[in-house]
Amino acid sequence: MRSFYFKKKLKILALACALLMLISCAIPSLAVDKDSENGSISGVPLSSNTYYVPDDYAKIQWAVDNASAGDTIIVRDGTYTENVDINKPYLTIQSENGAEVTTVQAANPNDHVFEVTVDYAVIKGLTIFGGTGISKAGVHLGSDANYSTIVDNRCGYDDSHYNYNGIMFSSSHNTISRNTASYNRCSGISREYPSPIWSISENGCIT
Ligand SMILES: [Ca+2]
Repeated sequence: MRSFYFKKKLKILALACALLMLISCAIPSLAVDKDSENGSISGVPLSSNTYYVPDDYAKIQWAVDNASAGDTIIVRDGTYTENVDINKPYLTIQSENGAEVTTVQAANPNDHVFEVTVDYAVIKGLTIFGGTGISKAGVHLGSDANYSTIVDNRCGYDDSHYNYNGIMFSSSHNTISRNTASYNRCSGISREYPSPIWSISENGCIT
């Protein structure tokens, strides 16, 4: 008798599992399916337009606002006074001729100069300073900004051109290479929270 009930219970359990599997297959996943190898998000190919600042847009932020995931924004020589929010994934922002001749200076010292809140951002070849407010940074990668590439930047370089923190991140799988971050008030390159997987190499920091 006992064995009969046990078998019956097992049968019900198996049926419930099968039903659960069926339901979970029928409900489409709400998560964004990122597939960087195939260059697509949820099967939609990434955009590949290139915009120039200031030719196409006078400000980097305006270029970001008008770009789509996958686009590249090239910043020509000059000094740009703004705080940039990168809120679209897969955007590349890079100088045309390197950090020596391309500067982004905070318009508001109490905001990060670059604030990344999405995955797969690339920031390359810029001098970045002026994020001097408490806990602000030249480049800030929030907890949702994984897989970012931050290379060849100069985040603070003398006593007049610095941030509170040079580069600060709380996300993982980032590549942070060949940057210099000097004269910043609190730290050069730092983690806000434990971020187990990352690559930091060949940076120069004097804090
Ligand atoms: Ca901001």
